[in-house]
Amino acid sequence: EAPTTHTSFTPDAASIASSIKYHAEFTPLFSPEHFELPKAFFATAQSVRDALIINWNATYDYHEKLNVKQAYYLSMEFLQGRALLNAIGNLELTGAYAEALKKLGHELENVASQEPDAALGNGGLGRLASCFLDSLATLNYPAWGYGLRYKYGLFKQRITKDGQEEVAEDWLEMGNPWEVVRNDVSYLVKFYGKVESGSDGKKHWIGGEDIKAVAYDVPIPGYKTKNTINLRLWSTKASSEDFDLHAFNTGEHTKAYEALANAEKICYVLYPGDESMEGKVLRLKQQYTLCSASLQDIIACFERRSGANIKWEEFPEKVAVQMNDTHPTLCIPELMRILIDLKGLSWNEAWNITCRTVAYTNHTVLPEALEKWSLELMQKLLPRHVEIIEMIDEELVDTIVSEYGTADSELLEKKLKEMRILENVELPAAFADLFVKPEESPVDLPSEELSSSEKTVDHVDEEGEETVDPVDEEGESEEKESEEKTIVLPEPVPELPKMVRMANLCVVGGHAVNGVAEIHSEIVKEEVFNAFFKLWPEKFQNKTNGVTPRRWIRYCNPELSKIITNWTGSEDWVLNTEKLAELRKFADTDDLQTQWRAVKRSNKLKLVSFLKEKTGYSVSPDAMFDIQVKRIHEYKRQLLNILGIVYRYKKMKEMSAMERKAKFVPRVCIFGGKAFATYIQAKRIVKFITDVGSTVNHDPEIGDLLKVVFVPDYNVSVAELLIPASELSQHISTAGMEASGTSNMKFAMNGCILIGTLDGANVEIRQEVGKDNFFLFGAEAHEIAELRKERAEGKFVPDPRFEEVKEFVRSGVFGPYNYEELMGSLEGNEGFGLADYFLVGKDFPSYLECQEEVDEAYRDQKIWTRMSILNTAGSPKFSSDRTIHEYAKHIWNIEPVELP
Ligand code: DL6
Repeated sequence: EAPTTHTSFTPDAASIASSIKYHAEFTPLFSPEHFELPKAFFATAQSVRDALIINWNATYDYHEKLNVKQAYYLSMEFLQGRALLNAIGNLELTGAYAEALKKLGHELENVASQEPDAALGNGGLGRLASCFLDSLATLNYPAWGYGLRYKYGLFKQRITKDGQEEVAEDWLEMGNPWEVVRNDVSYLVKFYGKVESGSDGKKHWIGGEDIKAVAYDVPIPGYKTKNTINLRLWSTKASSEDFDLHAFNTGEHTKAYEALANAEKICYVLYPGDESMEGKVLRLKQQYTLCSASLQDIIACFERRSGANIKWEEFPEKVAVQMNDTHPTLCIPELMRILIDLKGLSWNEAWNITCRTVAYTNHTVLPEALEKWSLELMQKLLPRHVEIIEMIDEELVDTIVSEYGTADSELLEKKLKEMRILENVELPAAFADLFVKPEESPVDLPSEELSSSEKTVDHVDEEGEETVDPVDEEGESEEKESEEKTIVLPEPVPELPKMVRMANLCVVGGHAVNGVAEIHSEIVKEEVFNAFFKLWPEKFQNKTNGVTPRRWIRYCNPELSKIITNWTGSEDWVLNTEKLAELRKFADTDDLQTQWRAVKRSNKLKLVSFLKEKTGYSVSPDAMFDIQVKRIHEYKRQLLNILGIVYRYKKMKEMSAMERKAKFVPRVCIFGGKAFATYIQAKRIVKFITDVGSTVNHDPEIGDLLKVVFVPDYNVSVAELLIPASELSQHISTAGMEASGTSNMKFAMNGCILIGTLDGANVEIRQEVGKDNFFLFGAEAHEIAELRKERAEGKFVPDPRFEEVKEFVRSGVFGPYNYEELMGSLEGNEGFGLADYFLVGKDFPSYLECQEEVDEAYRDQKIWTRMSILNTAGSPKFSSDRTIHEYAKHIWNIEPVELP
């Protein structure tokens, strides 16, 4: 065994400065003469990476030596944001780095701001994965993250006069100083081809197209621990044999390059549009690349650690695979394939191992977000996996039939329809006779030309079958008997697309299924997967989300952190958020209140400059900062917020200057978030918000009483600025639709008061911070179905304020843009789909009334500050450390391992 030579030391400012200088000199990315900010950032990051690699290697070796059980978090998204301040903070080197950079002529803050955000994610799901990595490392768990190294992350959002514009986010343009390319770690990933049964009785997936997935490792440091885990991101390349040298030499350069381009494009962009068939293929290739490369890697590690004595049945005692939503579902058939086809296990052995290894987290109840893939497409791309999925489906059918029996065929049919993995696919051959009743003979469908539902039937024959009168060329039927009659034949049923339901596969193949907040996990059990819950209640769990208090308090809000440390007596709260509760007893103490307000104001001032720089708008730090930042989606109801603002504006305009000053608290209403590029309605909402802003912000009568600002390109770094400066934040989804939300937790931790519905984690936040410190409004989840029904039946009587606000918008105050599609969607006008599906109209009055209570509370700054302190004090539960301990204990069965 090679000796381990990891060194560990705490560097001082002088040694850090020389390490930075060394990297500045020997990383020839920037001009050697100048040590300007971009170069300073890169060299600083590389010097930090050196420190991380020492710990990374030590962690790796130790886990390898102990051969402990390890968790693997597979996610198509990791929304890491910036890494520098987080890394030096976790290493407890912030002071030393600041000093070193000062010696070299730079401020740490300016250097850190050079770092582009690693935006390999879309929203909450990706950011959750990143918070989990921080907690896993901090709590000394043996765990790795696996994802894809997209060349372009989530698009950059520009706000133009037409609304949102998407621009490619080239986050790797200057290189990524944190990653280590591992050319020694790569795997072949196959697509297409065919399956053959070999003479050995085994299945062989042959032919097709092989690409190579190469590992890029990103070290993830824990806070105040040496434990440094790995985020392994796969990048795709063509295998070298695929470069057609002959074609290239004969001048067919494009042809020669084709295989390379095909392979590389898999990791080009996060969420390539999937409207086209090419887009769908690409996305499925991405998902399979993640699953296949990661599992090959995990298995290689298991084999290496097992040495000569591989016991496959022990695999689940060494490996836990968590599928972050359905995107990595292909892990299930891929693990089966490897175990059966490559390792020679039987179906039953492989199935037992697979089920005990993988677990699934559901992050949404939106039916359109529960992934389905075309069976045909999957069959072409992954023929062997489809065979395996068909077999799993067949076994599921068998289970369902045994569970429900055949006596009540209607019930059985319903269950099969609901639970099968394959949708619109005939029953497997063994069950083909299940629903054929011998006494019933099927009605022959008429020939293709006779597709109308009204057919003339000649007569009913002895067996009771109807025979159709042939139609002559003029379309007249031949001579008819007087007894002929017209009956209605069923329309030929158009063939429905055959689909693979990924969520069902996850539930069947995973040993645990969890939702991400209490209310969401209940909906998962009672609605989304109710049939499965009845079958396997023991699989279902709740794991309320959490966020890392390091990034989301300690580093993004250093001034507040100081106060918390002073008043709780130590910095222990960063690791043990329970300590935050100690602030409760000081909530009314004048000293704390004064300091608390001073910090908020200082954070607001930083945001004022940022808003000026990014949007040109000047806003007053004396106004209440009211923020809604999240993906733009109809269910998140940014439309409710902006219509509330419009109503407020209208009322202000109807009053005298004195009256409006007396009635309204000055507010800066801030929005941020990206609309998916093809989500037209969401893009209209962005346009509407910016138009309202242009009108209101330039209205001299209104001045500082109301400002509406859309912050372009919302991302992790922007959130780190906005959240500490927030006073009110909006989490106002239609009840039952937001799985959890995680920004709600970040806001509460930073002493922001929430206005929200009883949805997702809001429910638990309200419980924890106290109902007097949360502004609640709106219909509850259990009422929604009935309300929608009433709405659709035209029984809804809108509040006059709702009618008034829509009319105001339609009057053209906010410019020439046609808001009809937006307003129409709230009414269910023809062509606008379901009537106000997200119940904006229903909740509008209670929302307005609740906002009046907000104004009232804000007027008394003592009351407001108390509420603010109690929000921070009530947020211990929402640390991702708590969430990770729960996953570790109840799903993964892993233990912390402290490095010696
Ligand atoms: O669990 C993380 C995060 C939740 O906090 C959000 O409530 C939820 O919307 C999000 N889910 C997704 C999945 N797709 N969709 N829609 O991003 O997960």
